[in-house]
Amino acid sequence: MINKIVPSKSKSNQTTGNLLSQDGEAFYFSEFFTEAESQRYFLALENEVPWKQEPIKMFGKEVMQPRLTAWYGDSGKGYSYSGITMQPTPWNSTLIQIKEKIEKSSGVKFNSALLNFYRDENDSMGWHRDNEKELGENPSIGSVSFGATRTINFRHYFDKRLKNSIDLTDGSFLLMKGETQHYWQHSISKKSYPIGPRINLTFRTILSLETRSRSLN
Ligand SMILES: O=C(O)CCC(=O)C(=O)O
Ligand SMILES: [Mn+2]
Repeated sequence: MINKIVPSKSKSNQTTGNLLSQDGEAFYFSEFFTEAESQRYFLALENEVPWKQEPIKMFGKEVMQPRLTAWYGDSGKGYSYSGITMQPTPWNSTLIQIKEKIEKSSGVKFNSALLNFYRDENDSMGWHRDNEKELGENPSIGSVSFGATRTINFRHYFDKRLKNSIDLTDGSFLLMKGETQHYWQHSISKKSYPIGPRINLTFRTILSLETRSRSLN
């Protein structure tokens, strides 16, 4: 099943319905933030976040991630990353405003966020599931996008013929929930034409911040 759902532009906060044909739920809301809010948030985050390019281990070799990242969360407990324990950066006011808006709409309380900065069309994120045990059995993940439009691809982990993809536009919100992280992988592919930067925030609820490890390409 290959079907591309084009988001409707007719109403603000329009949802497309469940993007996944089975085994999980992913709901997309375009224009969740206004153009003015999106512009303001993009600039604030671009300038205020301590963006870093971090190394990861891939097939036993250390390589740099093809994007910049940052980690924010409730203060107190750290998480482990490549053998070292890191403390999340405490929330700034921009992130709190965004977090409160998506919490109100989704009914989910988030306590951490991974921030991704895609500098241009060459930055990307490989196929993965957000299924770390610290996120619990069926994690809800709230994903907010500002800046250039990028495509998120979904493929069923056990039946790779099942696919979908959707363009994540400036000011959009994608909520993944239910069994999604068991059954579906997602990725952000490179683009073959020049595009500007994009900021993505994935809000999560970590049940225990103590023993977290992450290795995404
Ligand atoms: O950039 C995106 O839209 C996806 C980010 C993502 O999947 C993640 O941070 O786990
Ligand atoms: Mn993810």
